[in-house]
Amino acid sequence: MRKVLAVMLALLAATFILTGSSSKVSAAPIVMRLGETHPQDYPTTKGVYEFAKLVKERSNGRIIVEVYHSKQLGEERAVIEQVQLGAIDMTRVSVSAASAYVRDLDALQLPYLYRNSDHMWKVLDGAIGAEILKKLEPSNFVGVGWFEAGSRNFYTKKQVKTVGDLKGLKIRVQQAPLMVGMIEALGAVATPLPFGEVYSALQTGVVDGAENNWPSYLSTSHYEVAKYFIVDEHTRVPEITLGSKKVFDKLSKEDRALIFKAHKDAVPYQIRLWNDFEKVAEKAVREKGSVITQVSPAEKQKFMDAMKPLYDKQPAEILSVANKIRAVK
Ligand code: GTR
Repeated sequence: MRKVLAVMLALLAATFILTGSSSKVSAAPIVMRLGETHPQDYPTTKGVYEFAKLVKERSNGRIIVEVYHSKQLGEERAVIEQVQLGAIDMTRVSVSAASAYVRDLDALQLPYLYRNSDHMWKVLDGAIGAEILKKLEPSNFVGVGWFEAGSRNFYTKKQVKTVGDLKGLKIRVQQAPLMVGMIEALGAVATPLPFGEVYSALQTGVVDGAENNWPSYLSTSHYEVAKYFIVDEHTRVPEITLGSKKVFDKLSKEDRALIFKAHKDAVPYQIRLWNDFEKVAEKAVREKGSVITQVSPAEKQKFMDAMKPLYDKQPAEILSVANKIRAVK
């Protein structure tokens, strides 16, 4: 009896060791690092966490997206380059930041392009969005998906009430040729800087102003050093999650599809948080003493007219996509 028991125990142990060790090998998760510039509680970062959660759940823990928020992996430009090389797996950035690497993205961020957020989402979710995501591949990126980022407005140290008031002002822009062109079209002086350097540039007078959406104006505390905010809504620039083509090429077709779908399914949640936080941010900066100028429709038209030279400079392919975007109903 004792012998039988001993043999049974030995068999059990052997089975445990064998299956245990083999399942350990196959269960080693695929860990993907994702760089995010915003703090942990920012609506876009929360969207990224939702995406990571869906990937983990749907892959039964086989794929883990590790989120590095608050620029832990570096400023957007540096992280994008690392993604291109395959040293970082993914990053969530502004389309503007990515456009320095893939100029086709310019078609999505021209000033006064979309009628509203719904129009932009129809474009991003439709054929135009899909086509532009594919254009990232020759530059070694994979387009994982889009997120909402509202519209962008100027804010300055001295009050700006009209488009003419911007003339000669030094304005920080993202490191993107199209954004430099936009500032020049307005007769201002473009100063491209990384996001994390804008607060001190405003504080020390290296720049007279910058531009961003309500949530970023609040979360960066730029309102402390540039209290005049003009709601001119010059651009509506989507956020994009870029993947490294080198990394994604190693994944199975199914895993790639799982990741893209998880990102898409995180979007409604991110948009909801975004819309709520836009209101919270506007209220907060008003309470903190920012002076808000709402442009009249006539003044807005002047901003639009001022952008004409920028449109005139665009390559025919970009203008053709822009025309298709405008035609989306
Ligand atoms: C924010 C955007 C960031 C970053 C920043 C900037 O709206 O979410 O990814 O691009 O603007 O102005 O640099």
